[in-house]
Amino acid sequence: ARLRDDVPGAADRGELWLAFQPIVSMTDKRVAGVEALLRWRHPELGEVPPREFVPIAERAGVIGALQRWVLREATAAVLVLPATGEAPLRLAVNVSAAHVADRTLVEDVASALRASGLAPERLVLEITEATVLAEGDSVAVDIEALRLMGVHVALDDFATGSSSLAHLTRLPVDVLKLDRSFVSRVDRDRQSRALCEAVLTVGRSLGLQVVAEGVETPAQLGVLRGLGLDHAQGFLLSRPLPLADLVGLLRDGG
Ligand code: G
Ligand code: G
Ligand code: MN
Ligand code: NA
Repeated sequence: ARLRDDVPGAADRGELWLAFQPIVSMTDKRVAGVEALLRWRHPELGEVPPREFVPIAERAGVIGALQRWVLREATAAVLVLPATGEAPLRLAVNVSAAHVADRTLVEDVASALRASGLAPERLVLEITEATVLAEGDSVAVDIEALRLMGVHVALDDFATGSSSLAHLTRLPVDVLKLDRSFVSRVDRDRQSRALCEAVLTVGRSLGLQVVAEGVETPAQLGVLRGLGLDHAQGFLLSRPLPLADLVGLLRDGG
């Protein structure tokens, strides 16, 4: 019960931090954006993974406060990053289902953008298919409102849900994040390759950007590039980095 007791005050005690993982463009090999990944350095337990504490924060009813911290920190951080090309770096932030359910997401995003001065077009909110399934109409309404503000929306863990393609006809998203479970086998089994190919084809025909997640080997990247992938993310390109290390990487040529 320690995490449950400690998670509400973690932000105020300065125990949260953000790692940023580069998203690389296949056309010019430059870093086109970063995904912010929440980290909790617990004073006694050390680094606690978000997979463990995000669900606890959701159940404790404090996920809104956590996500507001993430939005505020991440939007401010991306403004200090050196440019890597013509287009300004994009910032991807993960959305929690409970934050959608409590109906404060749109307001919290708007206020983070106001406070930081980040252009809405530079922000991409990553919403999982699981959230879409669980929250249904609220998600559609929120996505509509966010897109009216100019914010982009990505469907995270894409192709793992039960009705992936049907969602696309109802949800006006901008980006598909091809789940790492398929990426990890794309060079080794025919089913994974076919699925990746199908997602890239759908993305292309709907005018959506496709980002492959969890690219770990040159062989995986090679197959995906052959299938027309535009953006990739994964340990092969870069691990999630503390802000200072990311600045260093971008200075050295991004
Ligand atoms: O790198 P990693 O182990 O951090 O991420 C594990 C999971 O935690 C991923 O599913 C990711 O989407 C989620 N996650 C990372 N950062 C955040 C965040 O800021 N908010 C929410 N709700 N989930 C996050
Ligand atoms: O669900 P989401 O896509 O937001 O999760 C991102 C998670 O994936 C983070 O935990 C991040 O650390 C992790 N991750 C990023 N790149 C790789 C990779 O190449 N391999 C593996 N195994 N995990 C990765
Ligand atoms: Mn994500
Ligand atoms: Na994912």
